[in-house]
Amino acid sequence: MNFNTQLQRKLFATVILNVFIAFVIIPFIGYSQQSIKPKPGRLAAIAHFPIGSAVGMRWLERDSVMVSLLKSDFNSITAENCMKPALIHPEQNRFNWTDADKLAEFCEKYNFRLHGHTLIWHSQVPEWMEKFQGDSTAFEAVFKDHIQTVISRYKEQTKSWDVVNEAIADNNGKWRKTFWLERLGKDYIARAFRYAREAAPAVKLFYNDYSLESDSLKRKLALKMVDSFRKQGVPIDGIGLQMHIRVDHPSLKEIEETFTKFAQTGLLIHISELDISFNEFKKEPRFKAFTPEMADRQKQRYEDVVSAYNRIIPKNQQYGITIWGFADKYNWIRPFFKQPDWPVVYDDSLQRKPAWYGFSNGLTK
Ligand code: 9MR
Repeated sequence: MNFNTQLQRKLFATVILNVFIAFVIIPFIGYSQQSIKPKPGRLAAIAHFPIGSAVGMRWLERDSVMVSLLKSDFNSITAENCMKPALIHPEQNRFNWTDADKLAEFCEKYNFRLHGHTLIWHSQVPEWMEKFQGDSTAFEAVFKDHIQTVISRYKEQTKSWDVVNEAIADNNGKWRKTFWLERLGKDYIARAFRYAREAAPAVKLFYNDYSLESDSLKRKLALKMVDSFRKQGVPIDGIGLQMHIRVDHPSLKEIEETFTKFAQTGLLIHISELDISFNEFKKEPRFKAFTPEMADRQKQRYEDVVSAYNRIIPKNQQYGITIWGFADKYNWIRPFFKQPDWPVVYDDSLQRKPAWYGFSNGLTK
């Protein structure tokens, strides 16, 4: 190319510069902006079963990055708090549907499966319910009315519910001594399931508990309960293994045995509240900062648990794996126990941790 004048040279240089800006610089800026968005390979797209998260209203309405990660990685939601008795039924003659309605609408709009949590629990109960003065017939009516009113309101939107939560005591294989047990007798659990089925026949009904993978006495009683429900025709569809576990406890062997035993019930099996922490609850924390070695250990543990579920639970019983709040920033452990920990798959800056990759590897093993 011949440039006869200095003006022609200048013009040519300007054209080249503009082309460079238009085709190289601008797309590059676009790319780097995109790179803060979730990268491809959503967990829910890799999995053969639903992948869930507990969702708290405190971030659902305020943290758009969390919401975009929720939409990109997950396809099932458990109500973290807003459907619990204390929040949804604050006074005997008043239900507060506001947040639960919002969550149900969100799930409908963005096509998430909604898992209700929880109808009957000894914790997060309104004072009026716990201190109710009437006789046992009147208390039975309160119990039945609560279950049926809440489950039937969302019977189109919730595919499933934790009907009874944590009714077994720790380390003694007995029923937990709660005001429900004391006032309604041990068959209250069976009656809760019957009332729930009566009000919402198409909704899948779960019993949900923690430490079933580490407390053999608790596990034994839960299995015995399922067996006796079957004999009595009590309508139960699934078991929620919460699995708030640690990187070093319990052993993978015990987890695998737990999966095998519960799979033998033929019920749906939901890992319903998964998180994998480092420090023991309510003890002086051994781990004060999150190191790359800890991240690798946690990655392996997520991979082991997810792949064990994938392999051991028959496909038609895999109700899915729910992480209890998928970012360390919002997980319950730090605020609840007031101690450091890093239990889930996104970090405090909402970036994927090695644990995310462990989880996703487990889905294909
Ligand atoms: O994540 C929930 C947290 O925000 C509440 O403060 C806490 C109150 O007990 O409950 C947490 O969720 C629990 C769930 O409902 C039942 N299994 C144990 C969960 C962690 O505590």
